[in-house]
Parts: sequence; C-alpha cells; structure tokens
Amino acid sequence: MTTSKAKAKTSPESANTDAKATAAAPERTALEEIIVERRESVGLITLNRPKSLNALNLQLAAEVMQTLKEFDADDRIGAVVITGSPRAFAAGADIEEMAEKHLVDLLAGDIFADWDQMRFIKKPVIAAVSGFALGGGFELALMCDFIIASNDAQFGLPEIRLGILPGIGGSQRLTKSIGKALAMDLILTGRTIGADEAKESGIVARVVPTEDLLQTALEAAHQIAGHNAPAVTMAKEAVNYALESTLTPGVQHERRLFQAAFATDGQKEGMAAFIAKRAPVFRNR
Ligand code: CO8
Repeated sequence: MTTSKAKAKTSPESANTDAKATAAAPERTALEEIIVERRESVGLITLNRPKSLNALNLQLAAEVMQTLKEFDADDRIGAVVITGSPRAFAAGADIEEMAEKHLVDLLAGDIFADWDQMRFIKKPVIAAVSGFALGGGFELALMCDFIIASNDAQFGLPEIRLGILPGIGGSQRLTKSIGKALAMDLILTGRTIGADEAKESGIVARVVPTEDLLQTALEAAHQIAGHNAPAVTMAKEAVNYALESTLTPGVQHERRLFQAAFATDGQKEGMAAFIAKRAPVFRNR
C-alpha cells in the first residue's frame, strides 16, 4: 500500500521489536514512519520511529490517517489496532519538528488537521499501549475507542513543562473521561501515571502483561470484527454520542440506532443463530 504522502520502504531493519516479530505476516507494508499489516479481519498500525520513541511528526500523522481511511473503506477489515514498541507507544509530538514554529506558522497551516480526521473513522480503533504514552502520544491513545495497556505503560501530558499545553484534544477528552480533578492534576503538573492508576481512573480498559499486550489487543479486535458490522458501527456512534449530548437526546438517538439494527440481515442472523443454538454467520449487511 502506498499513499500520496507516504512512500513504502522495503527494509524492516528499523522496525520496532513487536513489528520485527511479525515480519513474516502476510500483507505487511513498511511506510516511512509506520508499519501496516492486515491480520485477517484486523488492521494493525505499528508506529515505527524507535530512535525518537515514536515521536509524532507530520509524516507519521499523514500515514496513520491515510491508513485508517483505507482500513475504514475496506470491507475485509472490521477493527483496527494502533500500537508502538514495548518501550514507547509514543513520547509525544516531535519536539524537534515543533521547536522553531511560531504562532504565525501554526495559524497559517493547520498542522493537526490529519489528527482531527480520527473522529470520522467509523470502525473501532484500539490503542495497544506499552511504555511511554506522553503528550500527543497519550492524546492519540485517547482518540482511539479504547486503550489496552501493558502493566509498564506510563501516561502523561507533560506539555506544560515545555511551555505549552495539549493540542490534539487531550484536555477535552481526558476531562470527559476522568473528570476535572485528575485531568487538572495531570495537565497542570505534567506528572506521569502508571497503568494501574490509569485503569483505576477509567483511562484504560484493560491492563495486561507486556508480553501479552499485542495478542490481547488483536484478540479484542478480532472479536469486534466478528460481530454484525453495521451494529458495531452504530454501537460506536451511540457511545460517542453520549460524549456530545445530554441524557434524553442521547437515549433517543440510541433508540433510533437500535431500531435501525433491525433493518440489518445481521440482526435476523444473530437472533436466529441464538434460537437454533449455533454460531452466527454475519454477512455484514
Ligand atoms: N520528540 C522528539 N524526540 C524525542 C521525544 C519527542 N517527544 N521524546 C523522546 N525523544 C528522543 C530523545 O530526544 C532521544 O533522542 P536521542 O537518542 O537522539 O538523544 C530519544 O528519543 C530517547 O529519549 P531519552 O534519551 O530522553 O529517553 P529516556 O528514557 O531518558 O526518557 C522520556 C524518556 C521520559 C519519554 C523523555 O524522552 C521525554 O521526556 N520525552 C519528551 C516527552 C514530552 O515532553 N512529550 C510531549 C511533547 S509535546 C506534545 O506532545 C504536544 C502535543 C500537542 C500536539 C500533538 C500533535 C501530534
């Protein structure tokens, strides 16, 4: 797979450890800053800038978004996993790339435009986080639908120490996710929390041993990809709607989506399979 902004490279030499372990997997493409794989019905994106702890530069953002859009449009893919290396999911925006920018540069060109596209991805995206998830790296994980973390994962928004603040939604998504007190604490002090505190506060869905992280995330993604795809899309939309609305319109919206699920073949198949005591075979129609 190639993209307009992303050129494929053939050498796996610079790949992160997890990615190296899967070098023989079919449909694997190394772009400049990420590795893209299709694992049956699951798309896997591995951030691959090991020298800078997967710092997020503009090229990486373009490659991730282009790949997510391609997975979203691909009927064979039902869910996506984004991961990094055992040492770092991503240690934030690339500070070297940002350091010399001025307000005028940031106003003139929207350098976050690619990341803003994440919310239009309809298929579920899981962040599999090991090691550092800092700054923009944590914000990227928060943009995913849920986070599975290894027990050595570290989360933080240390932007304040660089004289700035979160810039791709961290202050908004974190506050909605865990409330004002801990969000203020993390954003104003810049301190880092471990996987257990992240789990306790609701940032993280599951914590697993580092060696099980990728497998656990892929299994969750395969489980999702095995469900009735239109229902999965609607369920994701329903949960996201809760973040945007108050209870009554939220419940009404959910009700319309629930009714719409009865227009899918998958609803008929899922219920017929239950009654017949067999496994459902969803055709995603
Ligand atoms: N950008 C660029 N390079 C980085 C970054 C980064 N964010 N993080 C680490 N690196 C580089 C280091 O410079 C170092 O390079 P070199 O080997 O050439 O010296 C290499 O990665 C390894 O890092 P360390 O030697 O520092 O490794 P340590 O284990 O000692 O420390 C830390 C690891 C604690 C993660 C440390 O590297 C660190 O503090 N990194 C910066 C974390 C940070 O401040 N992140 C926030 C960045 S700002 C941000 O994210 C803005 C968000 C809003 C926009 C988002 C758009 C994507």
